[in-house]
Amino acid sequence: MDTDFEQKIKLLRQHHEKLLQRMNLPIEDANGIVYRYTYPVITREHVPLEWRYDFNPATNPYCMERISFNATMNSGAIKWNGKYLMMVRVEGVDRKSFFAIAESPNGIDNFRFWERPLALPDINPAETNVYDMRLTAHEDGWIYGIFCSERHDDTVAAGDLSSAVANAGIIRTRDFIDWERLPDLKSKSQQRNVVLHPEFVNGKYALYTRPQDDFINAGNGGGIGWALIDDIAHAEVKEEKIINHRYYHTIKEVKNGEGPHPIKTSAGWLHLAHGVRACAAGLRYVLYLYMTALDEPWKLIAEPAGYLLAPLGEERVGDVSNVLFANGWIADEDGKVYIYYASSDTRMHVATSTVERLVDYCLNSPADGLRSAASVQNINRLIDRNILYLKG
Ligand code: M1P
Repeated sequence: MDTDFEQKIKLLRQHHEKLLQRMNLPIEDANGIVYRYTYPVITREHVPLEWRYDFNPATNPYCMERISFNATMNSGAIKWNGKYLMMVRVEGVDRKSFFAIAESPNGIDNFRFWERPLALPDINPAETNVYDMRLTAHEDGWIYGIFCSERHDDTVAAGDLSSAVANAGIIRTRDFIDWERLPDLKSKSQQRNVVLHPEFVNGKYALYTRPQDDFINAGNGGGIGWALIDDIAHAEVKEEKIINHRYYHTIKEVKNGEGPHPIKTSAGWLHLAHGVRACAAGLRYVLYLYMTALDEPWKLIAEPAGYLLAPLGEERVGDVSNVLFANGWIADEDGKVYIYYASSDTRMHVATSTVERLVDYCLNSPADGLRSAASVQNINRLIDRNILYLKG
């Protein structure tokens, strides 16, 4: 055996192991609502070496990467058998995304990919790219995954190789090993950011949707939608109503989308979503929270003004800069919440909080008054309350 080759592989493994085992500590400078952490939790460097290198010196004499990866982003999340799992969107340098599960013992660090990526049941040769999985352990006993299934838009002029069509693909499993693929969601419009509610509502499955005019623009789609589904094995959006609207001059004026499925709390359903605004630098994606009524998950009961998390520091730079996107979070038995978010379509991070804090934030932070004058009124109300309180 070539000793130089062996040495290189040994070094690669050592560096990789060091990265995988790196401890991640919270950043102390927090706002009391969420804690960010020192390091991203999954990067393209976390991708197993076996997926990248040919370990045979005879066929890889220069010890080069044979398959390379571009990003690990927009990941679904779930707690399973005591482990924190992320269904990661891994993107190759060929721009194709696929899914792979990474597992951590504590939700914060030591994320390790399972041996192989997910072999998604391949039902349609036109399906070109798949991404952004939302996982839901439904009360029917299945664990569902809903993701974006993208293909070329064949209705456009010949030579237009950018126009695409987005739709929702649906899979389900009971063990994370065997996956059944159900027919794609039927809908009048294109759909991205489709999420399954974890409980039956009026005896039906319920979906959060995001109707859109075309592949990019939400346009008249209006916001985050809600649809009841008769049969999940032949899912069809027949009626859709917007439950979280977009407004002029807000963080979500261009578009928004449901993140992971909402967390059930005693005060209502706690939702995490992304909002998009336009600016000279392009689109800016931030994360925000809202709450809906326990018995009527389509009814908005609280929404603090603005964002919970926006791109900060190195999060601001990446493949698609100025983007935070989240489609996975985990609420632990003790009330701790792990928010898994991707920055700039490049890498995964975690931020932690508790159900209690996030609900308190939603119920007690002022709502967006939609005008500067209203924002000033909110500040003055807080100052008045503080003056009264401090006077005793
Ligand atoms: O590039 C930012 C995000 O853009 C899309 O999100 P949305 O449909 O809300 O615009 C998705 O492609 C998402 O994967 C991506 O992170």
